[in-house]
Amino acid sequence: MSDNKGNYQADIHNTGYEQEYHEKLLDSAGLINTAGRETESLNGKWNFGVDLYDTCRRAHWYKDVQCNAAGNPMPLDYDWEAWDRITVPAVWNLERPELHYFEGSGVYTRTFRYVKQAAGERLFLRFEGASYETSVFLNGEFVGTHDGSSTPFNADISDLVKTENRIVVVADARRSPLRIPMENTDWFNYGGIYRDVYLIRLPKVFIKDWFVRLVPDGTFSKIRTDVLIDSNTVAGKVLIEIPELGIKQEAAVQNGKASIDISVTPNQLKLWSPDDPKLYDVSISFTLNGAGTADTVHDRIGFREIKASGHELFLNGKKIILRGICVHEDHYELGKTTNSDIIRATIRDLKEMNGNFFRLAHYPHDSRFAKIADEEGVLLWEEVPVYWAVAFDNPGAYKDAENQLSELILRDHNRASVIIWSVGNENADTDARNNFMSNLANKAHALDDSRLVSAACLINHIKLKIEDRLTDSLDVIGINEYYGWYDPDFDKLPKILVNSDPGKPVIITEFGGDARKGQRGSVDDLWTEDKQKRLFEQQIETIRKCPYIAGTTPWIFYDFRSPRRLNRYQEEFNRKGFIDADRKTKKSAFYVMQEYYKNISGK
Ligand code: GCB
Repeated sequence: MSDNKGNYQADIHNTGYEQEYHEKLLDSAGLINTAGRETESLNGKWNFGVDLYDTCRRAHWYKDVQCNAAGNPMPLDYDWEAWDRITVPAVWNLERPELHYFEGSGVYTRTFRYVKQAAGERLFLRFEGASYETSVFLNGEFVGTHDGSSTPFNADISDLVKTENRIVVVADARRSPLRIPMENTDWFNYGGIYRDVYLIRLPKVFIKDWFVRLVPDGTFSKIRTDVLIDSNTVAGKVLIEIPELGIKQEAAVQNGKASIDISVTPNQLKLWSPDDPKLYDVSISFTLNGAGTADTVHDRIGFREIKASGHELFLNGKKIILRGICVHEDHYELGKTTNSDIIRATIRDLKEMNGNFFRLAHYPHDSRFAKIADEEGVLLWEEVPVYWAVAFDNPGAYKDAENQLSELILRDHNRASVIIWSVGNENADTDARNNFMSNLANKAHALDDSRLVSAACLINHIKLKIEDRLTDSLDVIGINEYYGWYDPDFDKLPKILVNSDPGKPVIITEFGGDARKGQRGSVDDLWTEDKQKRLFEQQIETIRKCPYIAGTTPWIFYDFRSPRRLNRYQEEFNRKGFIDADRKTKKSAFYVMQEYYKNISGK
């Protein structure tokens, strides 16, 4: 602040202007479960301005003050309705050529009408994903800010909403060493409101979350349900119904919470599995003491058990080998925006490869992925972008990571397809990192007792063995290795596998090499399909002999954009895909993996 208050002008002199936008966070504490809820879409065309200097937040444009105190019109630097219109949801980088490399603030605005339908109705605004830091304003008021590109957030706007409304959103896609992920990644930093935006009307007191799963005690006979009401003072009861199982059971709500175990006989319950992805209709109704039903939610839920024991993984008590593949969300035309057709096509491609498992790298993918995987019978690894050299000694970075992890778990904890939460990828084995990431692993275990926790860990390249202190906090060890590619000395891999005694199941979470589609040559020529094919043949030959490998997810399904890949074969794409970025043209290595998975699937 200036010494002379008379000549101080906040919008140009206040370098700490961002502070006020971090005082109200839209985070996991306020996240509501929206599965099965009726929604009103705000997708469509929004007015959009490139706000390179973040002036909307510096100069409070969103307050939309048209006149000064004396009633004289002010010269405004923005013009909502005259601005160009842009699609929501979409990444701005692929909407207009001049925005391809834009990484700053974009201001989105639109109007919407709202007419209350029921007395006491509450209105929530929900974003499924916007990059990276998103500040939301309604009718001139600051609603809150969300950190993180790939997890959902919502805001209760009941007290701000009118009949005619203007919403302003600043989506700031700047990279920073203090964020999750940090500024250096091997994928493209897309910006914008790139997933669905919608409104939800909820009753005055409503069911905020429900977590319904099979208790993993090996008996397949107990369904546990935790219900959270959006008020920690209410008492009443919930009724849980699973009609197909003849289940109709009540539980008391105290301090806004209810918890109940329901017994089922193993004959009664058909377990969910990739071979038979059985889902049940589940409904939960909440009744306030002395009143009628306040709220009812519906979901489709599968029941399964995933366990690690020794070096093996067991699904529903039977040993399972994860025949997987890593996949980025990146799409040639849509970037990180996706839709159900793309997700279903991705799953069809996996099945064609005889796979049963996806590692969704390296950040939470669209929520429809797990929903469709539940229906289609595909197992999933879901990950938060604690990637490479995060600021592990920074408490703000930890808070951000833990919040993104919590948002992911809250979003998907009823999805049977998700069997593993991953707390990060290839992070150097320092004390600060081990502390940070083991705290994340503990958090995942505390939030969810029905899944395994993992991370892509490290190999000691001198001792040639799997060695990473983080593995103590994990149920499953992920290992990325690029023998035959970044380290051309392939012979190290068999040595590492023999030297290691991990004591836990290991998934080789990455291996591979680049090939440009159609590029031909000898098996020793880099960037050719022939070299890539040979590399996978060698890898498979070695991996198949190792007793403790419980699964593989080679890198990667489709070529994807990466600004750090600038040679003539890459042209800003990581070309390690089994399939080109067109998501159609298969490279020779696809068929090598397909054959391997066919052999180990018993098909
Ligand atoms: C890795 C990273 C992944 C990269 C990949 C590569 O180890 O985990 O994000 O894209 O290697 O292609 O270098």
